[in-house]
Amino acid sequence: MLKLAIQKSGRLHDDSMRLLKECGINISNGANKLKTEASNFPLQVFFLRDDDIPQYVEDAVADIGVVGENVVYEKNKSVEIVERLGFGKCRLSIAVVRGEQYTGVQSLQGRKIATSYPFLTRQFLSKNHVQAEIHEISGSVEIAPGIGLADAICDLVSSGSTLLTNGLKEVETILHSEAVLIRHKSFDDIQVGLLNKLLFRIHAVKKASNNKYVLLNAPTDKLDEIISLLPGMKSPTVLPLADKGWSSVHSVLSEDEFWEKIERLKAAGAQGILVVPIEKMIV
Ligand code: PRT
Ligand code: ZN
Repeated sequence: MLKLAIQKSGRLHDDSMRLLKECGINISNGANKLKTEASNFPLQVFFLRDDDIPQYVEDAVADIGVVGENVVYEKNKSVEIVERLGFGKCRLSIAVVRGEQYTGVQSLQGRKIATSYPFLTRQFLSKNHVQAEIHEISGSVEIAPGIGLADAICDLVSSGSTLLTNGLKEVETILHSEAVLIRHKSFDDIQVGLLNKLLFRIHAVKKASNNKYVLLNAPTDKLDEIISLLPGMKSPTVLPLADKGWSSVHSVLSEDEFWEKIERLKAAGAQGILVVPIEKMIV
């Protein structure tokens, strides 16, 4: 049995639950529960505050956990990151009052910085030989300069709208973060086997979400050109259509190259292009 810790409620909860579901693991919704067990995988799930997850994993109370990298590095516990999960993306940044002149990190010398990330802020400042006063607060960091509590803040940013509405501007990025899967360092062989089984499923889900299945009709005399644009998992599937001059071509395209490839396929004579999401992809 593997014990997994995920956030009880908050920004990472829904995506963590969705990931388990996409991995084919059934667990009942734990909104009001502390723990639950999967019905079809040897997995117990603990619902915790995100800040507590690294400690629980270090102590092997939970074997693995889903938490933001920002929390992993701030807590600095003895845990290993095993997989980046692609959700909960944000950055930890320093922001100052918008009208203020900022010419570089030395502008923070002697200033007061409010943050919920004292460890990472201190680390960044000392790396840059800046001495500043760190004021630790647990929430609503963005209001600190407005109420005269600090000159600057160090906080998580995603869209940037919180900074904007509080009259602040982002001046330094300390860390880019996303949700990650962490583990403790004393796994036995059974736990390694179970984690590998879970990772195999996570990889299939991640790969699928980065790719699309594409079906199109190609004039047979343009087949070579069209096939050269389509990598496929090995090579594209080509099936003859009832109309002798046409073939149906099936392939897989990655999200990154998707739009550019579709334009080139159309220009090469492809018609009736269908794009279908892939649920799982095992290569
Ligand atoms: O109750 P618990 O302690 O578990 O939750 P929490 O309140 O500490 O954390 P929560 O749910 O707010 O965030 C959980 C994790 O989500 C964080 O540790 C990050 O890894 C990730 N994440 C991603 C974010 C954001 N994006 C984010 N934008 N966490 C917080 N924010 C906040 C930020 O602090 C600021 O107040 O959103 C505001 C900025 O957002 P923008 O879009 O206006 O820039
Ligand atoms: Zn928290």
